[in-house]
Amino acid sequence: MANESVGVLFKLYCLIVMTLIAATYAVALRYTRTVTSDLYFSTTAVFIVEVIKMLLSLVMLLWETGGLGRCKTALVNHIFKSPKEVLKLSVPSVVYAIQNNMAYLALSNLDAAVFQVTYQLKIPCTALCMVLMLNRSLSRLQWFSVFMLCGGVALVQWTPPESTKVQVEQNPFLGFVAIAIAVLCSGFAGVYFEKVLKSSDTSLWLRNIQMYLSGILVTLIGVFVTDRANVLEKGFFFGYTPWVCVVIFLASVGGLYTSVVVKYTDNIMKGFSAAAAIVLSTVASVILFGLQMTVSFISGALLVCVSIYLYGLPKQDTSNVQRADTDSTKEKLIAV
Ligand code: NCC
Repeated sequence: MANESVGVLFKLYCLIVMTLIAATYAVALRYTRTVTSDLYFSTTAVFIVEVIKMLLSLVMLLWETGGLGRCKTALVNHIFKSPKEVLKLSVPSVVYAIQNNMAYLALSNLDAAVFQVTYQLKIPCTALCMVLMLNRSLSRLQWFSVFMLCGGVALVQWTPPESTKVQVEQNPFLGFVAIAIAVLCSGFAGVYFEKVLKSSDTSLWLRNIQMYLSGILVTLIGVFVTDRANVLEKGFFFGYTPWVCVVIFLASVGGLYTSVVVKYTDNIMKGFSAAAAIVLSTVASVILFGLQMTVSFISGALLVCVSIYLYGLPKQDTSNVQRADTDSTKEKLIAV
């Protein structure tokens, strides 16, 4: 399978790039949602991201197939002649659209620290989805490390609520509901996409195109349902500052890297990588904005590191134990 032939260095490169993008994205998104006076419509941003991801995936497919003719054939076979597959991929697409909109809603209504702390519940939620939907088994130590990671990231994120300056009105209850929905959506959509992707040899870029097709449609409906009057009055690109464009760019490229990471590793690795992103973005804030290193940050960062180490441990141990078991079984059989 492709997964085995892809070098460790390439996987590491994808994880690092995804991590760096996610770290920058979190800081930039929060900035654009809280300090701008002419607030842009988040539904339009989510829509533009889907369009850009679709265009980039088409370019990648063209590069992968190595010619316009072959690219066209692949598109005809996998899109126009496979409505069932497109429909299958519309499930994570709708769920991601909800998640992305909920993340904007939550970030607009919750304190940054509270948002980041509660959002970490998506790590155990994803692990649970992997167990239920992909029949993956996690050892007790791995479950422990998943929760330790969740707690570690929460600690890293923690800052006293009054230290954040917000210029817009917030509704914490709405924020919590939005975050709960986003957590469930993130776990389910990620694992669903992984299951579909790994159950056939269909190219990642074709799978992405199948998914972004309905993504574009759903997010466009989102613009009409939520912001139609505002968009008609103020314009589609109202409030788009250079920072908003940066957020859109990061979300698009980050989304594509996320898909590559899921293809070559899995959703739990993505979770650990995203956690590393949070530690990195906090370190960046300390360096760039002169934030103080708190005791909770240092202890949280330590927990994150230990959990990453612990999560990697049992795989080798289990396989050794399994190998030892198999060897002893073989010996017993030979003896019989
Ligand atoms: O929440 P999370 O990911 O699970 O969201 C996954 C993002 O990737 C996009 N995606 C997924 C599969 C695919 N084939 N194509 C895609 O474009 C989805 O649309 C969705 O936006 C994480 O695990 O914490 C992670 O977090 C996001 C992001 O920081 C949060 O969702 C905050 O809103 C990261 N995305 C980016 O940095 C752009 C992701 O890398 C990791």
